[in-house]
Amino acid sequence: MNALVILPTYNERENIAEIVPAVRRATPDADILVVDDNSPDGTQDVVRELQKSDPKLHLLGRKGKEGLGRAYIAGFKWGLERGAQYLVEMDADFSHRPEDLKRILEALPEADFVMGSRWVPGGATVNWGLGRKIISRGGSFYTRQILRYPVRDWTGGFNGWKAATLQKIGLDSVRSEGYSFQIELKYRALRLGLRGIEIPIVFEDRRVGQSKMSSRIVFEALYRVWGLRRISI
Ligand SMILES: Nc1nc2c(ncn2[C@@H]2O[C@H](COP(=O)(O)OP(=O)(O)OP(=O)(O)O)[C@@H](O)[C@H]2O)c(=O)[nH]1
Ligand SMILES: [Mg+2]
Repeated sequence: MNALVILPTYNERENIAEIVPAVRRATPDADILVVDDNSPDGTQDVVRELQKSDPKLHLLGRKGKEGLGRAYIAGFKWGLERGAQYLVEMDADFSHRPEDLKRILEALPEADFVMGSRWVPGGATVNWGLGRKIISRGGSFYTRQILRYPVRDWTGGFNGWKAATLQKIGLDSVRSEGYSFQIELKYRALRLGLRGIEIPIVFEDRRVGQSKMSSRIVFEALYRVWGLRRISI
């Protein structure tokens, strides 16, 4: 297994039917893993149907909803056990564009990890109101002041990782569940002296389905960033 694209899902029945073929078109050779937390809407049934015509599509079904961070840890472990060299995180709701996925994979050999970034030149958000922009940019600004690495988009979740990078981080040490999960992974890698590069991506708001974003996730990120400064590597 060379490249693995990990799509976490919770109630993404409509999106998953479209995003898997779109990812497949963008990366014909990659393995794709859907990590689903027992979605009541039957997301897994759709994946099983798609698997009939795609031997490199995999499904990791989990018992219940445990948050995005836990789903990614499970997906990373699944991929590392099977020898994946490049592992990419990607939302299943079309916020992350399949054409940018290709660029993340192309950039990965030159770095230890690649961050898809809305806030570098060429990056953008589509359909975002002012409030959402302020929360996202403000969150990255706040994080930059505290953690002191010059990352522009700390909370972004469209990132590629070399297997060795995830192994060095040690996935069992990661604690966060929500947005802070993205911050924590990037920070742990940077603290280890690893090299991350930001490449521009265009982020679009989800078209269909329900958002799982909550103020709890935002507040978790705000307080966890402080705790991160004290982690020992
Ligand atoms: N397996 C799993 N996937 C999740 C969980 N929470 C969210 N996801 C998935 O993670 C991706 C990102 O979640 P979103 O709900 O889109 O969160 P967001 O992008 O911050 O917010 P919106 O785009 O506004 O909905 C989507 O593919 C979700 O289905 C979870 O607890 N478990
Ligand atoms: Mg989303």
